[in-house]
Amino acid sequence: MADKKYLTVAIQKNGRLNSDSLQFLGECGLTINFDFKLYDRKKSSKVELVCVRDDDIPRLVAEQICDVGIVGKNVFLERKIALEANVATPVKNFEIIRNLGFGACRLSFAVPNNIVFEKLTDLNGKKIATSYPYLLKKFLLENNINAQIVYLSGSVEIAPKLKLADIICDLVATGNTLLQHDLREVYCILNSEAILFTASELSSQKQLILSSLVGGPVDG
Ligand code: PRT
Ligand code: ZN
Repeated sequence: MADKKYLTVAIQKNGRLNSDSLQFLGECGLTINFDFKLYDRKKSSKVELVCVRDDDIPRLVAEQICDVGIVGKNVFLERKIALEANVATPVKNFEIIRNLGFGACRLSFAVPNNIVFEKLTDLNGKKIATSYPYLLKKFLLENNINAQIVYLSGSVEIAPKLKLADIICDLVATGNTLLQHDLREVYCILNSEAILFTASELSSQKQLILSSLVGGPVDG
């Protein structure tokens, strides 16, 4: 369980969000220490840093091993749906505290250049490769589309060439990866950026530390 005195913050250890997450904490007035404990100058904000793979952060926060976490909204929503659907220990109180304004990307459908795509119903009967099966399933259900989901943990853009899928649903930032694989983006289902989130009713002591860090109202 998270330490009582310290607000425990889980961030990505390596990868795209690591340096911006550290920069965000720096801009909150914290300096990183050798022991991964962060302090402001007055030592009133006690924060402990946990650096892990982004995929593990929602579970660490859900299980209250960490108090708050920083991940992409894409990872947050995917794991939120998965954890809420867990019959044994459903997690109900995942909550976005703040959008952080970095790590922008979108989760979009992309099709091979030789495939016609005019409307969402063109997805019916197709095989769609993704690393985000929960988000995709939710979208397909909400839009009454009957398609097959093919899960891949990475390199989703290669799926059409390998005949694993007709279409992909993957993260896009500049669009260069799609171009390199003769794919074109046709429909965005989620605009994402890094977010700060929690899953617990924080103690008043930790609430104080958190608001001294980020201040202001919750974004939602
Ligand atoms: O090791 P760990 O599991 O922690 O990291 P990871 O490899 O799972 O994640 P990482 O570091 O690649 O991304 C972390 C987060 O950054 C994602 O969850 C997103 O919220 C955000 N982000 C922002 C992106 C991108 N931009 C992005 N472009 N995540 C991935 N991509 C990939 C995308 O999957 C595709 O392969 O980049 C490619 C597309 O980029 P463009 O610029 O060619 O369109
Ligand atoms: Zn990851």
